[in-house]
Amino acid sequence: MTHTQGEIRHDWTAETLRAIHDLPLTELLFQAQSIHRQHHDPATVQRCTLLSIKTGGCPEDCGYCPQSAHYDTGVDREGLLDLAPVLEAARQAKAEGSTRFCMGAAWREVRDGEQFDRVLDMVRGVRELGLEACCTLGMLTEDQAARLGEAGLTAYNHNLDTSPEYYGEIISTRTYEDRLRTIGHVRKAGVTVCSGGIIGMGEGIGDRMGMLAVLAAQDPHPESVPVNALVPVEGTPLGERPPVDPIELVRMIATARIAMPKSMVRLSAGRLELSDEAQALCFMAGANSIFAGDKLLTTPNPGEDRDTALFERLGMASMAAPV
Ligand code: SAM
Ligand code: DTB
Ligand code: SF4
Repeated sequence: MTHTQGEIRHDWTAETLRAIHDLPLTELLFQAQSIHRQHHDPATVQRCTLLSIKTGGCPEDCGYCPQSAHYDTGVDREGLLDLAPVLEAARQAKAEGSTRFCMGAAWREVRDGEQFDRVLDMVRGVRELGLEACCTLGMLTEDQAARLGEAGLTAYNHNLDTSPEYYGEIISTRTYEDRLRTIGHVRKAGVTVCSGGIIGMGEGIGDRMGMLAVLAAQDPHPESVPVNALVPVEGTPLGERPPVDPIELVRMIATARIAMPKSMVRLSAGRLELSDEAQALCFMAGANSIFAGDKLLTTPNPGEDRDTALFERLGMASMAAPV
């Protein structure tokens, strides 16, 4: 069976996706690239900049996360940033070629009050700069999602992280259903959905495919799908995991691209460990967005100089700012 038609489907099963994932790499890349070209410019990659607006001390126990209060990782706990430094960081991100500014908070969930109001001001300020604004703040109620939408939020990031079956091995303080509920609230508020996961946590390929099947069952598909390679952080339960095989990352990205042809597939955490050649294969496989800047939320990321050199070496362009 060939999937080069790239029709939008919501009935992908983990098994069908597995068959695609396991194709000879050349065949997989050809199919992914053919679909990619139907919906995207193959020479352009979006740069997004992350900023941790509230770092550390999170009550959740996500086994990969340096910001969980359950683990001793050396990440200092800090309060919510003020508006001015956030907008300054957004201005700098724009100057460095990013078109999306993503603000992350180490919260289990949003609470109404002064802090949430401040985040709404941040969203308004980022949008006024002509950037897409994304937030990732933990669980949201329907009302909170609507207020973010009214403030002009472009996207909300809430990852499924892994398959429903493997999820409990990694996180015990909230359920898969909790995650899907928040995503539903985001969708209902008219804010675009950014949802993906992490590979390299000890899950099987079947779990990766299971997660893609759940994402692709959403109608519409999440507009953006971050694929993270675990950044093992000392002190977390996953701190000793071996590095992800770059070819497995390429296969995951290609399968995500085939399952969700129109979505932005973001090559997210873990780029520091990848060679230029491996990143080139990820772009070939259909990744068309990256996190730019020398820091993700708390861990390092290739800085602007390295990415500019990468784009130059590959002859790729950064996506232009939205008008
Ligand atoms: N607290 C909010 C939440 O969990 O929804 C937002 C911030 S949280 C850090 C955002 C995402 O970052 C997580 O869902 C996870 O997929 C990713 N992440 C966190 N730590 C990571 C790590 N060490 N390696 C790769 N991805 C990671
Ligand atoms: C996503 O999927 N990856 C980003 C963003 N969404 C918020 C976060 C990666 C975090 C990596 C670990 C850290 O820097 O703390
Ligand atoms: Fe908290 Fe988010 Fe980290 Fe989980 S991933 S511990 S919710 S900051």
